[in-house]
Amino acid sequence: MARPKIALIGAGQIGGTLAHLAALKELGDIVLFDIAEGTPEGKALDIAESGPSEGFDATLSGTQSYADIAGADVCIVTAGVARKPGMSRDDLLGINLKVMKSVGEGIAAHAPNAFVICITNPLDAMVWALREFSGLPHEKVCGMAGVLDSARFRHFLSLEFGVSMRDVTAFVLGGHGDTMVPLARYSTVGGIPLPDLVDMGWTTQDKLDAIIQRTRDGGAEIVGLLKTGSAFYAPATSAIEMAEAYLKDQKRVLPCAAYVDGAFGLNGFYVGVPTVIGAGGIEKVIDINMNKDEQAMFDKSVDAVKGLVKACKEIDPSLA
Ligand code: A3D
Repeated sequence: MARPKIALIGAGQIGGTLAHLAALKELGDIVLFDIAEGTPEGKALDIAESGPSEGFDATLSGTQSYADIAGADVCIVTAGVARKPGMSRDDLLGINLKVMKSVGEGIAAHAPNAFVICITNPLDAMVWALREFSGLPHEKVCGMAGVLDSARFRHFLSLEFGVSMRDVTAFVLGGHGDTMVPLARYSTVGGIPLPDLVDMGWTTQDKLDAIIQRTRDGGAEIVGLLKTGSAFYAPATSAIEMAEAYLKDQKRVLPCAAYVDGAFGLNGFYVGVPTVIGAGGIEKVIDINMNKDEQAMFDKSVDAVKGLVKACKEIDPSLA
């Protein structure tokens, strides 16, 4: 049986890390696509040359032609730009929206059966636009944010409790931005929900609130430290977790930006929710119960995403 084919659209910081991880995990053969001539070719060759030491079997190539992603089983999209000084949010939205149009059309023409994971920001609006431009089935197009935000939450919680990150589970829902919703009630240490751990005196509500805020600011904290770009190791790891769940039909329960039609009181909208990822793509959206406060936070987050989608429609009337 031929190896799966993984197309990485965008060969920047995250794209290169995705290629390295996919090769190390032998998830399939890897094609890096980027408009920057030489960048995808150079990264592909560099990673391929680590193969003899690592002992992985995967071919890697770089390209500027969408024809080379033909038949890809998975496409992970990081193409686009990040915000720079002097740029408004609308500038960023407009530029990346154009990128999503070319990427969506390229995937539709050459890899229409792929499972597509979008990482480009602003995430929830870009994954919606990418789905619109590609015309692929909704369950085959999703966005990576929840796995990363939950991983950050889990990391900070493990530091607070002094326990292994493996024994900490966490849920972060809503849009990927300031309004994201870390759900304490559904987050546990060894199966014990966080509010119970406060009652048990293992931590305090103040400390928990500070961890929740640090999770919300997780991306900005890394940008502030790096100064020249945003996080790329953990974002790449998170997307690889989702790709692996699809390729190996693992039925993983993972939060991601998925198309929600009916659940959570939403009618056909992309936002961060718990899902089951398997060979069918997003096989299920898990419609959890939220209390009044959680619902209010979720609604606020959905409103923020709606504002971005509205801006996309104003910039490109073909999306309206
Ligand atoms: P960067 O290293 O700049 O890579 C982006 C790449 O996209 C560059 O190599 C560009 O040449 C390429 N590119 C630009 N336009 C096109 C195009 N039309 N077609 C193909 N390639 C193109 O950025 P990065 O890898 O650090 O980040 C990529 C994206 O992910 C940005 O939008 C970030 O804001 C976003 N991001 C999202 C998260 C989430 O959790 C959702 C986390 C971190 C970064």
